[in-house]
Amino acid sequence: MAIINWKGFLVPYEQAVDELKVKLRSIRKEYRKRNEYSPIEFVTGRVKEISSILEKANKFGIPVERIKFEMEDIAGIRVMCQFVDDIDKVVELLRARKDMTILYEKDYVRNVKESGYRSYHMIIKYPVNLVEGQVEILAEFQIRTLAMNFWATIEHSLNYKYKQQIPLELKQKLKTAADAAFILDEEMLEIKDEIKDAQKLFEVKSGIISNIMNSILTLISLGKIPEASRYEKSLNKLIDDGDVWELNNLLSSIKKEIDKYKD
Ligand code: 0O2
Ligand code: 0O2
Repeated sequence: MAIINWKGFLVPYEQAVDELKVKLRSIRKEYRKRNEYSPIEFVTGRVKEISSILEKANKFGIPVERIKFEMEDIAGIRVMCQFVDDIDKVVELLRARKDMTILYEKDYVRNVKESGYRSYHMIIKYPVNLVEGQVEILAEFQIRTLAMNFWATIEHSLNYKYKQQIPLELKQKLKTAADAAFILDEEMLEIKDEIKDAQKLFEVKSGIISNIMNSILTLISLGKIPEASRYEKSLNKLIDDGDVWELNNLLSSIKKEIDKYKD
């Protein structure tokens, strides 16, 4: 049987996970910079533990020297979305990329697994540039909503605890919980526009508030302490119930005040 230098073997996988996390988080950043809603809420990633690689190889009868060709999830990236229809958007974004090749996809969102597991999986081939040249590795994307992630995380830890032998009663409870997560996703989708509006409003307001706070700091640095504290009081009054119009008015008057003291 071949002996593997695990440290060296895992290097390209570690690099791939690091790169893919940065790339997917950048998609979110790009949307945010354009002040648009991002279908990506957050991204995590991991390289499979050596013990889990060996366990899985054993389960599927994969010889050690075939692991890199046959085990698809040594590098795993998880993309969390707020709403079910964001999953399709993320899938489209990934399909359009030129820096990876999609080998195949598994839609466990529409084809729920027996366990109740839902997620969209994409298996990709990804080139990694190392000192000694380029190597291609396999990686797995799991794209899911926050509710799907919550369920899968709990179920995964129970499977770990019970060594894949979850008692029947607990299994049934998990199925009920999976149904509840499904309903939650459906209901959230129905009020998606309302939620997005609220989040947008929150972002707009916090943007103006942080501008006002920076302007108050500018007044303080100009030595205009009484003016700064007057504006601070006005801000405190608006912080809970003030609307965007009132906050913008406060911002323009504080800016005018600052202009008075500029040379
Ligand atoms: P921010 O500003 O929090 O969004 P690393 O690669 O070292 O940055 P690592 O080791 O992959 O991060 O950590 P992990 O635990 O996988 O988390 C990665 C990112 O996902 C972190 O964001 C976490 O804040 C975020 N995250 C993890 N769980 C949740 C969650 O339940 N909800 C939300 N909204 N975010 C979560 P960043 O990249 O540090 O930046
Ligand atoms: P880990 O610890 O997350 O890495 P399988 O035949 O189900 O053993 P296969 O054929 O490799 O797995 O592909 P599949 O079904 O797409 O599963 C790949 C990964 O999806 C799993 O990796 C899990 O991360 C996740 N997954 C699949 N089914 C379930 C499930 O019922 N519950 C949970 N919580 N996760 C699931 P690993 O290697 O099993 O585990």
